[in-house]
Amino acid sequence: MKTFSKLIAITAAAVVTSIVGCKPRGAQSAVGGDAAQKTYVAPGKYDEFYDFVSGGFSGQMSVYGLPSGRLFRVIPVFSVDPEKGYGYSEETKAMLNTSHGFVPWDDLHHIALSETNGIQDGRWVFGNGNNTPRIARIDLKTFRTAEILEIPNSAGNHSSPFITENSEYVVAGTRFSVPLDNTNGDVPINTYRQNFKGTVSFVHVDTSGRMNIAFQIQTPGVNFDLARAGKGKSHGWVFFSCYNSEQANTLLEVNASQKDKDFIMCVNWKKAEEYVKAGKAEKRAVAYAHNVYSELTHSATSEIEKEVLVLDPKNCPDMVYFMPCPKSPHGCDTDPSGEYIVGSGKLAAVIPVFSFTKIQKAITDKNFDGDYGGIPVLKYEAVLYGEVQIPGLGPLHTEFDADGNAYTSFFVSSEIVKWRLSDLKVLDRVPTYYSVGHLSVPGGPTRKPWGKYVIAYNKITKDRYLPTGPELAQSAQLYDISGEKMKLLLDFPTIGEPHYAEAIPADLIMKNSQKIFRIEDNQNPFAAKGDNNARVERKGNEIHAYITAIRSHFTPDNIEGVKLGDVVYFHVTNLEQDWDIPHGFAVKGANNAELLIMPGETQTLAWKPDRVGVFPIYCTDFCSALHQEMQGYIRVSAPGSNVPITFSTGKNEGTGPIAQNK
Ligand code: RUQ
Ligand code: CUA
Repeated sequence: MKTFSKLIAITAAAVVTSIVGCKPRGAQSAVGGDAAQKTYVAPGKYDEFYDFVSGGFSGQMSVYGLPSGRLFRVIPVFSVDPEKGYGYSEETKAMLNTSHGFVPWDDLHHIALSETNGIQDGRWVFGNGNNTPRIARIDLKTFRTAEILEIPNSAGNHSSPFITENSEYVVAGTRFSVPLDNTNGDVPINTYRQNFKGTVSFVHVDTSGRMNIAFQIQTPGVNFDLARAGKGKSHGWVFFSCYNSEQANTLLEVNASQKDKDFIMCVNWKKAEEYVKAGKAEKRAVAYAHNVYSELTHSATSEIEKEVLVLDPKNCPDMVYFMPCPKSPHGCDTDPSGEYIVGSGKLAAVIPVFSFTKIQKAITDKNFDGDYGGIPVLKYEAVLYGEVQIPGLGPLHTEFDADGNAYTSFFVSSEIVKWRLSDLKVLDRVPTYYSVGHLSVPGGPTRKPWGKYVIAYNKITKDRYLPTGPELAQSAQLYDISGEKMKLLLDFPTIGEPHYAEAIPADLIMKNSQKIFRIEDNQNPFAAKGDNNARVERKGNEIHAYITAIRSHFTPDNIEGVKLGDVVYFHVTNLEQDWDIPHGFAVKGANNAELLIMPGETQTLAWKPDRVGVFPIYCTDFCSALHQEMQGYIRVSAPGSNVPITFSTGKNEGTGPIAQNK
């Protein structure tokens, strides 16, 4: 009894300290007392969610576990990755082809997980290339980039890739309006208002995942920023935020912040489909790359496509509307019911919430406030459901839980604010460390939020981690949202700049995760499906070495007869059929990366020797106890030499005395 009351006293004291002793800002003040327990995933146990996090200017996507914040994988997407040979092997180079040629880098901002009936289905995850406009699809069976589609008539693919509720489309709105590809681009920059146009693209995704640009919609020159598809009752619509309705072409910081309101553009894509069917779209000559990776040939092909269908809203009434939105809107998010569209004006003092029902009524009643570039502008008051008052400074993005609450990130005031959709009341706010950009609730952009957590993706981390020179880690922060009050649980650093992220219950993905590629299915033309197919052939000045790898040797491991001036293609087939047994391949002095070859797969490294000599090759991935023995040599002779092509493993051992001193 005594101990019990003592315990209560201690607990009470702890509660009091935690209330009065709470530092308003800085380090650990906001951490919940049971944080460690709530994020601890014991060794050998699995996390509850996969979290797919954009890598920003690293061009990659990374995969974390939640709630632990453990990093599982970096998926190479738009940037070359020497770790996996992505963009370096002959088979993967074509993935990074564009109409500008090979582009080995991009800026990946936004993540979209595929959906069925508005619920995450775990088939694919899409990401945007913000710089050289592209959309990538990653196959979640293999966690590899399966397809990259360039977007023509676009420059700065920021408003992308947002997905419709049955993955019918991923959309791509251009950030920079530009002279369109089929027009004369050599115009003075200050003719922006006359010559620059925006486009939004609707990229169709078929049941196999394959993408194609179904149509584009041409718009007046503005900057498109973000987008969300409608869902439920608003399925069939996509909402794009746009700024610079001033159509400024210089010092946008000032000149694009003049007007009190910019726009959210509402697109009725079902209507657009009808117009395309009715032949209202104009075929325009463009050039854009479409790159597809085949898991059968283990290689990518790149095609340049030549045509795109463009709809002009002027010829397509009732397809596009502008909705005024204060002030320089960034995020534009639809709630799980599809009734509410939340705009986040970077410079606005309120969060406007629009009603889909009211939008429909305003359209029927023609309740317009004139037009913008020929597109009707809906009256603000007519479409507004309400405004969240004094929410914070610099709202950027909003996500939702399943209980009618919204969570908005505030960059300037560095916080997440929880508010209620029904009455637009602010319920709670927590600080972020610091300057949160996107935030994400598992399932938060879908019809079925899984809830439990909100994760802040922060731009600045100042004093949060050990200093690492001029550049500090960027970071995510995990908050528990299962109670009324949000509670900070964990910080974890991220790879590159995290923009958006989406988390999904682990069981929707892990059950489909591929373990090996069947060697019988390998259709790579350079595969050697067994040691008896291993060989080395000369074709003019090309040497093709068909090499097999299995624990713990290469066949062949010694190659002679290469001459300076030859290009050597090492086609390495990993014969293993066991999970988690890749072999690596590297050669000394190659102006290239390694290869990392999965079980059953063939990959090719091109090497142009620059000198005469003997060069080691070796396996880079510790695959067995005798991994360090997994090595060989390649001999390069002078151009005119008559050394014949020979190759072998386990033969032709030297006969001299071993290490004798003479
Ligand atoms: S945008 S915060 Cu692409 Cu908000 Cu990153
Ligand atoms: Cu194969 Cu190490």
